[in-house]
Amino acid sequence: FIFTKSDESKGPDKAGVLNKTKVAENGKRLRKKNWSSSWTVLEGSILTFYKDGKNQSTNSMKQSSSFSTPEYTVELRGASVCWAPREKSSKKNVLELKTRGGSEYLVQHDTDSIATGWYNSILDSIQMMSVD
Ligand code: I3S
Repeated sequence: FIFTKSDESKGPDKAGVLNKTKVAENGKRLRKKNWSSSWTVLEGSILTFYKDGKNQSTNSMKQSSSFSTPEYTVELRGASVCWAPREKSSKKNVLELKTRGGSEYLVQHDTDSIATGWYNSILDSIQMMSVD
């Protein structure tokens, strides 16, 4: 996986490992959370959660290729982000991300500064896209 920043990409770019779980899809609440860590990339208006290599096949070729397979690709245009209310999760530093398409994700990191950095970057991206 090679992270390249294209000249056309606007807005803040960020990458790192986060915990995430999808909680709703197309306006429908999912029954169960499924927290897993993901290599996460913000590029322009797109937030991509890549599949966790550790949970994939032990075959190393498969593993390296599956790591670069997006698990969720989130369009931030028209989305909203906030710090999740306490009842949404017992974890600390949980962000609640709602897309225009009615999908919802919880995104989390134990380190306050890292979680806040993602909050700010996602918010920046959402606000930048709404100006276009
Ligand atoms: O909203 P819930 O049901 O308390 O979410 C927890 C479950 O998803 C749990 O999975 P199991 O039901 O398989 O035990 C997870 O392990 C927990 O992490 C979830 O709660 P938190 O508060 O961590 O989001």
